[in-house]
Amino acid sequence: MERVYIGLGSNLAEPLQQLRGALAALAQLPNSTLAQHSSFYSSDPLGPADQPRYVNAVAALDTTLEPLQLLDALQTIEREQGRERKAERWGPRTLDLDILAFGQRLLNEPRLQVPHYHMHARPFVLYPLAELAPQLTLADGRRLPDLLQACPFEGLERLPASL
Ligand code: PH2
Ligand code: MG
Ligand code: MG
Repeated sequence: MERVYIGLGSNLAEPLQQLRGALAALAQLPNSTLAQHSSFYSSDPLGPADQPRYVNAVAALDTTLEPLQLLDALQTIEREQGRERKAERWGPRTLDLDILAFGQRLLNEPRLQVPHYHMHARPFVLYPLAELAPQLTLADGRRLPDLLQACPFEGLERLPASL
């Protein structure tokens, strides 16, 4: 078993429901156990500003799937929840599932780079991840406590569990 952290994001078609649906789908993945998920957080879009606010969370999955098998499964879930791949970079989406870290693996393949390169600058990834693994050291040596110190909570809104 390897511990995988997955970033979830949505800013279209009832984002909270999209994230709940994605967590239910992750819990059904073969050879995998959904161990935990973070609170939900709302934030302004990073990238093009003319799109709705996002809801984000992070999930911890224990799996014996190989990274590209898991990536295929995540892209299937994205598609099943209405994800359309558009040309616009960082444009709006019903569901985005990103592999943030996969055990202690370093992957640099055309389809998959792990640990997720951009996470150090994204509070909507780091703070939910810190709920699950505050002392995490990534396979590339970056330490979550250091990343958090360099990335203010600014602009993030932690949604109440009752939502
Ligand atoms: N995802 C993007 C682009 N911009 N902004 C926020 N706040 N949250 C996201 O998950 C996000 C984004 C592309 O993956
Ligand atoms: Mg993303
Ligand atoms: Mg993605």
